[in-house]
Amino acid sequence: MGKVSDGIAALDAAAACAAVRADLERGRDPMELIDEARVGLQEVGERFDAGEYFLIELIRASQVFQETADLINPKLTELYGRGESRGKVLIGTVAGDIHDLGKSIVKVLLDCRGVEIMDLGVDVAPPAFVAAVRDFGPGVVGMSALLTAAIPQFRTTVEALEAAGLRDTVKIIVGGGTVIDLDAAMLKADHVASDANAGVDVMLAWLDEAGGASAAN
Ligand code: B12
Repeated sequence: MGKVSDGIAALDAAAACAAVRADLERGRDPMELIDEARVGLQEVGERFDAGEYFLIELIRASQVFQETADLINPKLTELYGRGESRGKVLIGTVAGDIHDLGKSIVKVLLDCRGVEIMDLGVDVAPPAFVAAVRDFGPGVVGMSALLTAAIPQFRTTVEALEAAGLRDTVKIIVGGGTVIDLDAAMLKADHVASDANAGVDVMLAWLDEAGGASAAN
């Protein structure tokens, strides 16, 4: 753990933000800082599991994380710049799950690479994904979940797209802390990513392959 993750694990926003500012001034890669902040949240999760932290601490930790992300995100945009439109991505956290910090990182990374994003938010039921695919016409659908209990919703959502005749119009990627060992085929998805950067690379490759904005509508 470093100073940023220590600050987050200790729920100390001032310490975490001071460490982020100092690291950014030293020229540290903002993506590395996001990864370190995530380690801090993992530690918070472990303390929650151990009964040392309770829900109130989880909530506070997510606020501290967001404060650090607010400092890091502009640097990501500065570094990667915003290019020509490369296509559209629809993203949301599946039904039953309200975790969205990881999804927000994916959004920032896509946004600064010129992707048009529609974010459906959290606890998104399959019909809402279906309606948005129909209306927005994305090339890629990204679904996020952190709760083990929400994992079946990946497949249920894909099946709703199949039933609506829309499955073949999109590539589907799933992500989030719980998906590391999951098999894409089992979820009827095209790819499983446990890391935002790797997932974004896959999405960009799909969009570029499809010819960017035109092919993705
Ligand atoms: C912060 C947090 C919360 C916050 C969430 C705030 C928010 N706005 O998101 C709050 C307090 C609301 C919360 C609530 C709950 N939480 Co919670 N939470 C966490 C915690 C500490 C951190 C999660 C996090 O944001 N990590 C940081 C982000 C950056 O990581 P990430 O989401 O994995 O995302 C990365 C990648 O996965 C990827 N990614 C994510 N999504 C996507 C999508 C795509 C398309 C791609 C390509 C990539 C991608 O990109 C990110 C960067 O690389 C975790 C602990 C942990 N170890 O993760 C527990 C944890 C996830 N929570 C847990 C639980 C149990 C709950 C509650 C049920 C608690 C309760 N008793 O009420 C509720 C759930 C309510 C619900 N219905 O969803 C458990 C889940 C256990 C399980 N396996 O099911 C965990 C693991 C804690 C624990 N160890 O027990 N939680």
